[in-house]
Amino acid sequence: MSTARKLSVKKPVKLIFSGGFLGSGKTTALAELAKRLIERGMRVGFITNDQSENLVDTIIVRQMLTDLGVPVEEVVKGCFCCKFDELIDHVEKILVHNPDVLMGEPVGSCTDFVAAVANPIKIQYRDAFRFAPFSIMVDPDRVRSLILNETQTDFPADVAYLFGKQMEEADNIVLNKVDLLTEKESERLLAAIGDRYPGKKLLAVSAKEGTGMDEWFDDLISGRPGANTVLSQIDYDRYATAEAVLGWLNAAVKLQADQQFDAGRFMTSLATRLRDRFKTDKGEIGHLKFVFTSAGKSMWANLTHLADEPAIGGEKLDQLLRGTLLINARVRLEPEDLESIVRESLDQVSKKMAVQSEINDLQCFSPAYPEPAHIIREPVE
Ligand SMILES: Nc1nc2c(ncn2[C@@H]2O[C@H](COP(=O)(O)OP(=O)(O)OP(=O)(O)O)[C@@H](O)[C@H]2O)c(=O)[nH]1
Ligand SMILES: [Mg+2]
Repeated sequence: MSTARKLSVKKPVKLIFSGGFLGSGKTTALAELAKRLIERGMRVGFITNDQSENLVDTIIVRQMLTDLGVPVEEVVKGCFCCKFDELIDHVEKILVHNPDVLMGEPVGSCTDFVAAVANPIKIQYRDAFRFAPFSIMVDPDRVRSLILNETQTDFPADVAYLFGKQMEEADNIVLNKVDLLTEKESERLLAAIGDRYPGKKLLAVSAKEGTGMDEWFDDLISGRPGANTVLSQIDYDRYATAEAVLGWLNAAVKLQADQQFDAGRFMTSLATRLRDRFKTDKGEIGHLKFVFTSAGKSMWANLTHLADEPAIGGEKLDQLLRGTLLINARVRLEPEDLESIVRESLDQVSKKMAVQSEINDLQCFSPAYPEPAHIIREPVE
């Protein structure tokens, strides 16, 4: 391993990283945890991550946390594992703000984080950082479809393999969205997870409503050392296949109109149309997310399952003449098909709402074979 550069910290910075499959609630939860840290008087920095530019999460996190003094950096065009040096560059930028805690959200299709990111950091920057327990968030519906095979999914077995590997390397497995479950169902799912992945701390939370977040928060700040479970074995071909079945689209679109329009209606209409097209093509959704920005304000929409309705969040933007829409779609489709569906649907919704849309930037691809810069599979204290 190459010689590490010197990072300047007054005292070790706590690293709170939370992974988990696409749409499991990482951004929602980490932003919520960041607010709690700030309430306790801690200084926080945040790093987002994506396979491409124009990341929705960065805008959302900035809207939620910038006013609270949180510097937000992003690592784009590859996961933290494959962009290790860039990750450290951005960590360095945040260290200038003298944080007590640095939070990071790896891409939802990423695994082998401990071997590829945590262990190299522990070895190269031993005095600068302390990992909190590494948490993996899971969505109840994905547990039912990918682990328990109780519900139908068009994701292939390799996606279930990736989903399992994410849990295998966790210190904490966090079943999120329990507001959608009965207590009995949440207990049943946690028990099923516990059977398959013994020795983990299991938590049930609703990042949205706050349930269970205190227990998780207390564990993260307890001083219990984390990111200690390195995967002893992982088949990179299967991992790569799981990522490659996803079409990954990031686009920035300029919108303007002669008559005022409602960004929420625009996004709902677009998300619904896309969902219906994906359904026809068996295009299982990992996560479809939009953020609409106008005059420094942002409103967003998310959809994580074909059976759901889009959820709207952020500030109300209902009397607009112009704005920018970021589209992030992770869907089980060939990239060409995903791109043409997005272009067509955008066109149709724009016409219907008498809004002119112009795509300024669009990338659509399948994630490349993961090639981490470092892999250290031996346990590191
Ligand atoms: N009902 C419910 N919805 C939630 C909860 N937490 C997150 N969500 C919703 O789940 C969707 C995805 O949330 P995100 O926080 O963006 O998920 P993510 O894991 O960061 O997604 P990616 O970064 O794309 O992998 C959004 O619509 C959230 O509002 C929860 O506790 N309950
Ligand atoms: Mg996110």
